[in-house]
This record gives sequence, structure tokens and C-alpha cells, in this order.
Amino acid sequence: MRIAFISDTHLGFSKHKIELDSYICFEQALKIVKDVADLIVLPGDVFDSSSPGEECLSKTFSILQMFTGHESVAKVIGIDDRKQHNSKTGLNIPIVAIPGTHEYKMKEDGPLEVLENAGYLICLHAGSCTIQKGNEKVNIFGMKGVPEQVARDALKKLSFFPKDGTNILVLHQSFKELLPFNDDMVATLEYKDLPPGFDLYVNGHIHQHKVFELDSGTFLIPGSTINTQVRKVEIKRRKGVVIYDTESNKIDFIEIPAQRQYRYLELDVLKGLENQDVIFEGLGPVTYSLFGKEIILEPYIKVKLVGKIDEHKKNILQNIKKRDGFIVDVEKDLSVIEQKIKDIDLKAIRDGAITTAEQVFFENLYSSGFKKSFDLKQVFEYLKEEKPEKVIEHLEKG
Ligand SMILES: [Mn+2]
Repeated sequence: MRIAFISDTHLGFSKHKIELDSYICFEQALKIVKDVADLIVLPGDVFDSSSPGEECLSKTFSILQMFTGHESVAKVIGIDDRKQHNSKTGLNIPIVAIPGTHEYKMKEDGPLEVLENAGYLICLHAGSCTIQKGNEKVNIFGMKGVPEQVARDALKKLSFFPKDGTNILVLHQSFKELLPFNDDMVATLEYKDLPPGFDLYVNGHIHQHKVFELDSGTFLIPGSTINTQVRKVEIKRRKGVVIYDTESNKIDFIEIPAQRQYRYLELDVLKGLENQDVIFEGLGPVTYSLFGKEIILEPYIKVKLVGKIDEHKKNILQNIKKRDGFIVDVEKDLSVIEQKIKDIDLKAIRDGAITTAEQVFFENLYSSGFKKSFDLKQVFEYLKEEKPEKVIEHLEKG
């Protein structure tokens, strides 16, 4: 059996002036896998939100409908999950999904249950389902994305155990080994916590595609189909889907053909701003037709600025930001802010504030009947030094 993994599609993602990329990539992912896969697995973060709006659901339904209507060869023959509603899928290929961290809800139904009730997929929360094609059986075990602090205990409690056939465990969590630091708020799971005996361990959540071997078996991170954070590591590799062949154990990564181009630049304002064309060189728009419209995906350039900006540089920067046909996202390095703070004459501000406070103080005292015979200047000094007892002493003397 050939199983497709399409992870972290984040349908409805709309930050960074990007609105349709999630749908464009999801539709292409389904297009890629529909002729080659017998089963599709979505390892979480299918939606970007646990309560997507009508617009997002409508677009999602439109895309799924493009792939409905055919008789499937692989069939779902059993589901073992308490929260499961619907065992039929209207698509030509069965789809099994788990909710990710973005769809997380304690108990209520989320968007994946909406798709399940509409007959599009099987949503596993803490259970398994079996898919059969000819004589071959594949068991998909799934645990929905849970808060990291409880992930280790939750997985242990489920005590997943392989069944007859090929066994695949699908999760949506962080792992301690994948992090550069140890923090139970961020990850409690370690590879050794994985139940043994599975043919493949699949994990959503991590947006960079990776495959590696563990003692317990092969660990597959399909990676996301969209960049949700424009960071150096995240945009390094183009996005895609994964096809796993249960017979040969081969894992293939297939790139999504039409996707927005990204570039990450660290720019020293002293050197890098004069030759602006270098910033845009080699990047161009990508067009794609979806929902009966031609959509132009402009290249996205993230610029991290390092150094001090003067007026002249500010103008150059404005030109870069305004360049037609590009999305330019400028992030200032902290050192720029530090420099700005240094440039401000703090002493002048402080002195100015005190002078104003002094005036207000005197005016208030005189208007409330204080005689000018008091050395109010001295009183104010005492107050500034936080010595109220001295103030009283002074007033009593007067
Ligand atoms: Mn995600």
C-alpha cells in the first residue's frame, strides 16, 4: 500500500500578507497524491485555527470536493476511537487525520470533526483504524496533539500495541531530542517513550521535513506544506508531501510545484543597502489557478537589518519596501533599537520633566493657600529625595 502524508497544511493561515497559500498548497498536495496513494494521512494542524471561519471552511470543502466521487480500492474496515463519528469517506482515497496543536480543544468538536461528519475523513483522537487493500492491512494509530506537559503520560496511558499488518503511529508533538534545550513545558516526550514494534513513527508539528532511523523504527517528519514562520531554517527547503510504500519501505518526498519563493537576508545597513538589486535578484512571481481565479504569488523577502539607520538609509529602505511585485518584510535587529535609545538625550528629558513637575507643584501649593515665605524649592528637593519627615520639619519651622 502507498500512504501519503500531508502535514501541517494550516488552512486559513493569513499572516505576513499571505492569504491563499495554504489552500493552493493543500490542493496541489492532494493532486500529487491522488493518483499514487491508497491512503492519505494528515498528522495535525490541518487548520490554522481551532475555530476557522466560514470562508476557510468553504474553501476547504471546495478543495475536498474536487477529489470526491470515485470508488476506493483501499477500504476502512475498522475504527477503534471513542470520539469517532463517521466511518465512510466520500473521497476516492480514505483520509485519516489527527487534530494538531492549532486545532486543540479540550472536549468540544473542532474543524476536523466538521470534516468527519461531512464524510470527508476519519478523525482519530486516541485510537486506531484499519485500512485494507486486497490482502494487505494497515493500522493507523493516532493521538491528537496534546499540551506538551502531558504528552508523555498521555501516550503511555494509551498503551498502543501493534496489530496484524503494517503499523503506523501518528503524533503531533515536540521531542526532547529535536530541541536544543531541555524544558518540560516544550517537550516531555523522548524517542524511548515511543511504543515499540511499529513500522513507522510519523510526527506532525515540526515544519521541516526529516527522516531518520531510531532503535524502535523509522521516524518520519513530513514537514509542513506552507511556511508559517519566515525564519532561516523554515524556508531553507521547499515544501512537499511524503509517500511511504509499505512493501519496499521506501519514503519519497515530492515537492509542491507551485509555491511562493522565499528569501531570508541579514543585511548590514552600512554595506548592504546601496546595491538594492541583489536583494531581488533571481526571484520571481509564481501563478496558480484556484477557485476559478488566477492567483499571483509574489516572492517574499525577509530582511533582518543590522546596524544604525540614518535618514539617508531610511529612504533607501523605503524604496526597498515599496518595490513592486515583492513582499518585503523588514525586521530590525535589536542593536538598532539599542542605538536609538543611546541617541536619545535621556538627561535632557529627565531635567525637562523635573522642571515641569516643579512648576506644577509650586502652582498647586500657592493656589491652595501656601505663603510664598516658605522655601518651596527646598521642600521640593526633600520630596525628590523621598524625605517626607524633612518636609514636615521644614514646614513646622516656618
Ligand atoms: Mn504546525
